[in-house]
Amino acid sequence: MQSHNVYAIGDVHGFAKNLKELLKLLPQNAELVFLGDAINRGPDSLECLRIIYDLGKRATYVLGNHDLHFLAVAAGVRPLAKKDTLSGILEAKDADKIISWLRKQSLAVFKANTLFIHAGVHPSWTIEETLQYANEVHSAIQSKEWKANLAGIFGNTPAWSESLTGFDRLRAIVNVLTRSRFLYSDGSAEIKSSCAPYEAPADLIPWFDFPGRKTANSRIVCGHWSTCGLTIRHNLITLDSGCCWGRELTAVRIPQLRVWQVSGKKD
Ligand SMILES: [Mn+2]
Repeated sequence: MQSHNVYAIGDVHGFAKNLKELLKLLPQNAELVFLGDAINRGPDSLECLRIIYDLGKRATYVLGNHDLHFLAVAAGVRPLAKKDTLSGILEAKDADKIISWLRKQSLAVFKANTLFIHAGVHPSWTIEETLQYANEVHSAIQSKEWKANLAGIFGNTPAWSESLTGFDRLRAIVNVLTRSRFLYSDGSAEIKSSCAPYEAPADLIPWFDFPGRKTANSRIVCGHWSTCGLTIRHNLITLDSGCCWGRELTAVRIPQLRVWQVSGKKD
């Protein structure tokens, strides 16, 4: 039986030239999954989103923290930060079309027997729960109240608990799916460190190494953690290889593993 391959692409962060170079290397009918944060930091956020939008049904996009920040800025509920390079999208003629397309994207996707997320999953979540929780946020962003909902999903607390409701719940889900890196041994998130796993203090555990993680037997592909870089393990691929820091932009074929890279940044 022929395997159904999909091609996952890590955090592009506004580097359209590098994205175009990478896409040229892949089969022209390839089914693509972007792991979020295609925008911000780099010079061509608008072009990156247009390229992905124009791929139509060939491309699936999973929302990252920079995407949610951008949507909140577009909704007028969050200010642009000094380092943001997002104003080009906001000023574009097709801004409304791009914003409404971005609002339709999910925070977790399951295909090719693989879970795709931007950052991480909570150790207590199953695949089904992860998809269900992601869908709760998706519905809030799709709703008529999307602007007010986006205003409520930013902040470092509370930690995830199944009993949470309202914005506390959405915020906890967003933080797990789009910002996860390290956990303490009690399972609570450490939110300050963005160093590589091997550089971290001994009391910090990468989310994917947390003992008893319920998704440990499922294949997960994520981005977000640029200092972690390209990691390929049984059932885990981390794909943000630091394009925006002058390292690489990476695509991985799944499940028949193969890796493509182009060098990052340049302008
Ligand atoms: Mn990110």
